[in-house]
Amino acid sequence: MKHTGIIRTTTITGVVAALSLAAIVPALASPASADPVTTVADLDGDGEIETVTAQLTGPDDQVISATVQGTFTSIHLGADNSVPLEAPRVTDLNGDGRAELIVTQSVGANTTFFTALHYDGRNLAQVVGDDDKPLSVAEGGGIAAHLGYQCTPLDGGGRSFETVAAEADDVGADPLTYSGTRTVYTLRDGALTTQKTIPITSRPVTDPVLGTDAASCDQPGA
Ligand SMILES: [Ca+2]
Ligand SMILES: [Ca+2]
Repeated sequence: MKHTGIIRTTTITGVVAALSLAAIVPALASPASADPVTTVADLDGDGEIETVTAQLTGPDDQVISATVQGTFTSIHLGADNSVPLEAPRVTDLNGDGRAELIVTQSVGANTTFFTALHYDGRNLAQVVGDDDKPLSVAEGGGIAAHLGYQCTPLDGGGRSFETVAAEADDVGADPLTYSGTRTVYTLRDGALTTQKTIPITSRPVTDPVLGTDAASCDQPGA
């Protein structure tokens, strides 16, 4: 995936964040002073909801925690303290009734990067891709890129998880067109498997192949 424009934006934001960090760090020296944020999710799919808590524990670190059937679990993930900490998005990326959590990792001027967590029956763990690396999915992109994800119901039940990563062919063009990739995954036991990679070639943003709708991944009833 090429996204030179995004990287540049992120870098500038990073510099700004670094400059403002000096002022913020003393407040973060006592992590207890950073208020936690919470949401609810059915992590194990038993019909009972669990409270999920996110708390900043350092300038670029957060801890996500929950208690499932009486057992506490937590995991540290990267965070971006240049913006207020957000509770994870509660999703069900494969439609099996067990929640996955979409967690914000970094926030740029136009683009937000997320990773995903699942509950493996004992612990919260990162959702990994075909390459066994933690999923990183982007949303936004401004005019220069079109980035996002959605879930699509599958025949016979369940959902596929789809990501879109495309760049503007010419940011000065009217109408704008984008080229890149739509990737269709299935998720099992916290691991994504690529089912299809659909090339996107010079399509207007209204083309369904560029469609993204994060809300389509929401966990029903959570
Ligand atoms: Ca539950
Ligand atoms: Ca699920």
